[in-house]
Amino acid sequence: MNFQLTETQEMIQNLARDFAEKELAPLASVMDKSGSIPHVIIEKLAEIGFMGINVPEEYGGSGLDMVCKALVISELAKKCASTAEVLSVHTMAIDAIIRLGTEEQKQKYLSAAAQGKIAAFALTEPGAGSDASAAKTRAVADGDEYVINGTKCFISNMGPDEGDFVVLIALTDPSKGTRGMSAIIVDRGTPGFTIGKTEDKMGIRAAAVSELVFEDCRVPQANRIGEEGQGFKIAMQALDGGRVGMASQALGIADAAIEATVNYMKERVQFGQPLAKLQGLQWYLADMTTRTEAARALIYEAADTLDRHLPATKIAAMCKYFAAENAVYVANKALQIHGGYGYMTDYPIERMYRDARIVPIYEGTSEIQKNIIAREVLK
Ligand code: COS
Repeated sequence: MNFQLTETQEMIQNLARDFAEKELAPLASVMDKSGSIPHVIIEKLAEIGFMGINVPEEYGGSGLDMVCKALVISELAKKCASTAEVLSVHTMAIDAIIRLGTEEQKQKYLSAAAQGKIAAFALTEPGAGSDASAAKTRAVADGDEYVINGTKCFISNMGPDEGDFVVLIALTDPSKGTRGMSAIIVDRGTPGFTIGKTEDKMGIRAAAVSELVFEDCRVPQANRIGEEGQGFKIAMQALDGGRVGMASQALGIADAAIEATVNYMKERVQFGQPLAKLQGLQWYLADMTTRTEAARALIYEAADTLDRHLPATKIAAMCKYFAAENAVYVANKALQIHGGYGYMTDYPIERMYRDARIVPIYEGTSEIQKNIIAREVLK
């Protein structure tokens, strides 16, 4: 396999790196503390084509591949993991519309998404986390509409001021279990759809995560993506891509933590020499770097597999599992090497440590990824 990036991929990576340096780095700490991303950042992401990175050009998007998306997410995550998460979830949610949406849905939602309207994906419920099949939210057909009732929780990209539409997974036929679920687009502001509790989180604090409440919420059946009963599969397929996005976020955090650690080790003098001269710490750095390069290789392979439309469930789970655990490992070691300074908010390491901790949890815990990998291996 050739891991050489194409000219376009390299150009997009550089564009994302410059954007993150110029627009995110100066604000990352402020956004973390304030718990929100200024809308102007989303507007700028739309202006340079990243909000529509996976949207076909005919709908106003950039029409770029999964490798480009992974590169952009990891470059953004180097400076602000919250912004990277917003883009990862947004592109995952619209992926379902790109693959299976009707022409009307594509015209309406894909062009809006490319222009900066934020998409969310709602699968998780209070009683359905790792066991996504236990979701209870109901969508009952009534004429040419669905009447939706239920509560979704921990939904990224939805907050008091954030989020424009959501791809919702709801039961249209409870007797059929996962084969009775459907994917339905619900616009913010639809009567009966309200934003409930917005979560106060340990990390990725600037990215909104909220509860969504549906009470007799009426949505046209024309908003259903694909056929009735396809919702669970649509969710699982979207998650295959989403997991590569989150792995890329984890990679960006690990890259940034290593860069900060290298700088710190060269500057910080103890026992009459820079930390960089201490073999024990060099060995930490060697482990951090080796594992991170392995994560990068898995991510590139997963992204390339998706781009070639080959079965990607196993490699996507592998890259998510490995990159997520690696980000936590690297951020933890980076903080240890920074010592007391690393624990203080003057240095970005404590934020990276908090930001990294969610990645082995969301979009499928590491334990779920291992179940998926083992199941695929045993097939
Ligand atoms: N791509 C396409 N189809 C898939 C799939 C995938 N990656 N994974 C599962 N499916 C299909 C199966 O083929 C099966 O289809 P049939 O009914 O036609 O046989 C159906 O979906 C049900 O799959 P399965 O029996 O494997 O479902 P389980 O209840 O065992 O759940 C796990 C599977 C645990 C993998 C799933 O619930 C999961 O990913 N949980 C984590 C949820 C998560 O990541 N949440 C994060 C928040 S969502 S943004």
